[in-house]
Amino acid sequence: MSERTLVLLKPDAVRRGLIGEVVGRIENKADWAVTALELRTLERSALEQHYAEHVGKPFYEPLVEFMASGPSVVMVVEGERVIEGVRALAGPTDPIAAPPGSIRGDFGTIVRENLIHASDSAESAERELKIFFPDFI
Ligand code: IDP
Ligand code: MG
Repeated sequence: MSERTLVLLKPDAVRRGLIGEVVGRIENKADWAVTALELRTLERSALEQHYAEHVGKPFYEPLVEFMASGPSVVMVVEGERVIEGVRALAGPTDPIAAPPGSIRGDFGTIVRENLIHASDSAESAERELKIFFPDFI
């Protein structure tokens, strides 16, 4: 079933010049399309909404600070089972535990600086797309 998901290439990915590499992996999947894309330094207020489920955890403050530390790429990706699919391309949260071949497994070492965010369910996708693309239909 065709779906939409929110993908963020985090500031570490942009700083390290990995935009093309990561967007390329997403574009290479059959029947997926990038339907919105912008380089944008994320506002703290948007990040607080986005990461609301993590408020109070020890990693929350440094995470928000890192995410606001430079430009991210914010994207909408559409296609067949794209929510589950981008999560699979990204790999598990901890890049050291993430398998080689996944984006986090191939490029990351630090849990916080794990290159990419992708919505984890249809409900999350709907909620997160509204935060970053309020006018997107
Ligand atoms: P996810 O991005 O794989 O869905 P979440 O558990 O939702 O992972 O955590 C959101 C983000 O918070 C992670 O992608 C990572 O950047 C950061 N994070 C999660 N757990 C830790 C931690 O234990 N230490 C530092 N940062 C963390
Ligand atoms: Mg998550």
